[in-house]
Amino acid sequence: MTTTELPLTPTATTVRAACPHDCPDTCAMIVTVEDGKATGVAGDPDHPITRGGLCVKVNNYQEKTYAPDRLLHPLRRTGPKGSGRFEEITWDEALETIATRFTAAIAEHGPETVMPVSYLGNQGVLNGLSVGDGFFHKLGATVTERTYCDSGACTAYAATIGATAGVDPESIVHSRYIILWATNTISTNLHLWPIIAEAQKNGAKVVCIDPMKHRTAQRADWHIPIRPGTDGALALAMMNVIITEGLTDADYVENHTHGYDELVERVQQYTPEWASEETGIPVEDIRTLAREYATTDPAMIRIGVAVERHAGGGQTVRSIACLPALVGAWRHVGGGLLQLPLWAHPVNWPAMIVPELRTPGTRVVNQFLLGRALTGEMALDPPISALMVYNSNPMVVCPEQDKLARGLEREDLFTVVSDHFLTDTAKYADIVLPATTALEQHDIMFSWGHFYVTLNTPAVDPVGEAVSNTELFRRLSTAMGFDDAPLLRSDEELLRDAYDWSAPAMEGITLESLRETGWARLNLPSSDEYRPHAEGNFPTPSGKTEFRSGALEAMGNFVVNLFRQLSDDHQPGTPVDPLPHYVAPRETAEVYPLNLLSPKPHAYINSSAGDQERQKRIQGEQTLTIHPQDAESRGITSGQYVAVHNDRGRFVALAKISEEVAPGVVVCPLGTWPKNSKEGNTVGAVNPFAFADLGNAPTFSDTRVEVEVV
Ligand SMILES: Nc1nc2c(c(=O)[nH]1)N[C@H]1C(S)=C(S)[C@@H](COP(=O)(O)OP(=O)(O)OC[C@H]3O[C@@H](n4cnc5c(=O)[nH]c(N)nc54)[C@H](O)[C@@H]3O)O[C@H]1N2
Ligand SMILES: Nc1nc2c(c(=O)[nH]1)N[C@H]1C(S)=C(S)[C@@H](COP(=O)(O)OP(=O)(O)OC[C@H]3O[C@@H](n4cnc5c(=O)[nH]c(N)nc54)[C@H](O)[C@@H]3O)O[C@H]1N2
Ligand code: SF4
Ligand SMILES: [Mo]
Repeated sequence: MTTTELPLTPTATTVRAACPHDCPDTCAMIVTVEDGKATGVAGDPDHPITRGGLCVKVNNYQEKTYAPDRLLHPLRRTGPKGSGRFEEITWDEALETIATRFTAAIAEHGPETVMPVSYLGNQGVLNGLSVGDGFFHKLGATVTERTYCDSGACTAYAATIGATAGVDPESIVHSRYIILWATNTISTNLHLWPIIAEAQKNGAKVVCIDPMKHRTAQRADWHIPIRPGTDGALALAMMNVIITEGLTDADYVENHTHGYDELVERVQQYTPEWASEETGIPVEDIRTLAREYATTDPAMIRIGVAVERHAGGGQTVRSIACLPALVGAWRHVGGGLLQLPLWAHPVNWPAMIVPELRTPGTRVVNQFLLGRALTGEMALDPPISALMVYNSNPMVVCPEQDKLARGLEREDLFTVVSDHFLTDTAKYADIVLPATTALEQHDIMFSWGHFYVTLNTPAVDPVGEAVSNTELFRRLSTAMGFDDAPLLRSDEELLRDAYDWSAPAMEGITLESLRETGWARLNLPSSDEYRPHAEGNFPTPSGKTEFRSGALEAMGNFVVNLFRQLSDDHQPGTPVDPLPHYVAPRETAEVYPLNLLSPKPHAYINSSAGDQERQKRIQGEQTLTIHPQDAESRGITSGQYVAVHNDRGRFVALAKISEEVAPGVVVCPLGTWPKNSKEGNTVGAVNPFAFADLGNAPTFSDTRVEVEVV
C-alpha cells in the first residue's frame, strides 16, 4: 500500500511522523488527521525498514495521545508524597514555584543541589537525550551521568574497532552465518527480523546465544543456552579455537589488526574445556561454533544490549569485537559486527548539549546511584534538595527501587516530573508538568538500528496544556531569567542545528527535502556494496582492529555515551588491561541460588505503554519464568504468586514454569508499573547499582535472588 492509497475520508489528511521511542527500528509513521484530530497511525509502506508495519507497542499511538488519564495540565501535590493526590494549577504558577524553589535551594546549598534525571523516553534529537542539558549547565546543577544503555558496550566497541557504524543492517540479506548474541530480535528489533529471515531462507544459519529460548531463539537454527554473564568466556574460547586450528584470515590479521601476537599468547589459557565449565556449553558446541563462524562467509554478529549487563560486560564486548577481524569477516558485504549504527548519523550533539554553558568541574552523579544519593547513603556535599525528572521513569528502570522510593518520599526534597502520565515516579512529585506526545511536536530522529534519518512533523496541536520538552526548557529558562540565545532557540532553529547538514553522509538531504519525503537514507554506499572495513580503515588510533587497545591503554576505563563521544563527564579512568580477558559475574550462587534476568517486555517499550490498556492486556501480569526443577524443589506450581528477593528488596510475580529457561536462571521482564504489580514492586527492587567493568554500564543481569511461594 502506498501513502496515497491509505483509506481516507474526504476531510482527512496525512502527516509524516516518526516513532519517538528508544528502539533500534525508528519507524517512519504516517498519521491520519481528521478535523484536527489524529485518528490513526500506520507504518510508512515505502520505508525499507518500516515496511508499512508498526509494532504492538505503538500501532495505536493515537490512543496514547488522547488517553483519558493523560496529563493535560500542570499539577501541584496536595497529599503525602506518593499518594497521587494533586490539584490543577496554571503554567504560570508552576513555573513560578519551580523558579522560586530552585533559587531558594541554590541560595541555601549551592547550584549542585539541583539534579536533573532524564533518559530516553523520547529519542528525538530535539526532545530526547540532550534536551534540558543547556538549562541545567547554566544553572550549575549536578551533571547527571546517563549510562543505562550500551555505554559499556560502546566503550568496549570504540576501544576495539573505533566509532564505526559497522555492518549496514540491510546488508544482512547477504550474510550466511548470523549470530544473534543476547538479543531477542523479534521483540526488541522487530523490523530487523524480515531481513534475517530472508537471509535464513537463502541458506544462512541463524545462531542465538541466550540463556532463554525466547521467540527469536525458537526461530533460530541453533539456540545455544549460555550461563548469564559468561559470554566473554565463550568469545575468548572461540578465539582460542580459531587461532589453534589455523582458521584465522592471516592476511587480514597481518594488515588490519594490532597486537595479534599478544592476543595469541593471551587466549592460550582460554581453552574450550575451561569455557565449557564457565558457560555450561558443551566443549564440542564451542568448537563447532568457532569453526562454523570462521569458515562461513559472510559471517555477521549482532550484539544485543543485554550482553553488557554483568560485571564483565565490557570485556565481553571487547572479545566479541575482536572476532570479525580475526577471521576477515569484514571483507564481505554482510560480514562483520552490528552494534549501534547510530555512529553513522552526523548529529550535531554539541549544538544540542551546549557544553559551553557548563562550569568545568561540576559534580557528576550517575543515575544508578539515585536512591543512594537521595537517601544520603551516598555522601554528597551539597545534598540533593531539588530534582527534576523528564523522559524517564526511574521508579521502574532504576536499580534499588526501595531506596529510591524512600529518597523520593523525603519531605525536604523538591521534585518536578514532566511526563505524559502520572507514573509511579510522578506520584512523588511536588509539581507535575504535562508533556506532548510525538503527534504534537517537532523533531528529527537519528537511529541506532539503521541508516535512515526521519523527520517528525506535528500532526495535531498540543492536547490540553501539554508542552514539548523544548518548549518546557524555553519556559524554564525564561522563568529563571536566562537570556542566553542557545537556551531560547525555536524548534525551527533547533531543527537546523540538529544535524551537521554539510557532513558527507547528509549530501543530498536537507530539512526541506525531509519535509517532502519524511525520511532519507544517509549518503552511504548501497547495502549491496557496503564493506566499510574491507581494507581496515578502523577509526582507532592505529587505524586497525585493536586486539591490544591503545585507547584503554592510554585512558584506562572511560565512558562513551550515546552521544557518540567521550562523555563530558570523563574522569581519568582506573587502569584496564589492554588485552581482552575474562571477568566473571560478580554475584555468585553461594549467596543466592538463582540468576535473575530482566529483558525487555514484548508489549511495552521499557516502562512506556506500560499503563495502556491494550498493551497491558497483551503483556499480561508481571511473571517470573522458572525451570521445572527449580520450581519443584521450591514447591512452586504454575500460576502461583512467588516472592523474588535478595538483600536489596523483593517483588511478587506470577510463576510461569517453563523449560524456556535453564535451571538456575529466572526471568522477569522489565516494564511493569509498580502500581500494577501484586505488591507494588518490580525487578528494580532487587537489581544492584554496581557498574560493569567498562563505561559505567549497569549490571542488571548480574543479579542473584531466591524465590519462594508467597
Ligand atoms: N518490545 C520492546 N522492544 C524494545 C525495548 C522494550 O522495552 N520493549 N527496549 C529497547 C531498548 S531501550 C533496548 S536497549 C533494546 C534491547 O534489546 P535487546 O538487546 O534484545 O535486550 P534485552 O531484551 O534486554 O535482552 C535480550 C536477551 O538477552 C538475554 N540476556 C540477558 N543477559 C544475558 C547474558 O548475560 N548473556 C546472553 N547471551 N544473553 C543475555 C535475555 O535473556 C534476553 O533474551 O530493545 C529496544 N526495543
Ligand atoms: N532491570 C532492568 N532495568 C533496566 C533495563 C533492563 O533491561 N532491566 N534496561 C535499561 C535500558 S536499556 C534503558 S534504555 C532504560 C530505559 O529507561 P527510560 O528511558 O527511563 O525508559 P521509560 O521507562 O520508558 O521511561 C521514559 C519516560 O519518559 C516519558 N516520556 C516519553 N516521551 C516524553 C516526552 O516527550 N517528554 C517527557 N517529559 N517525558 C516523556 C515516558 O512517558 C516514560 O514515563 O531502562 C534501563 N533499566
Ligand atoms: S517501538 Fe520500535 S518497532 Fe515499534 S513502532 Fe517504534 S520504532 Fe517501530
Ligand atoms: Mo536501552
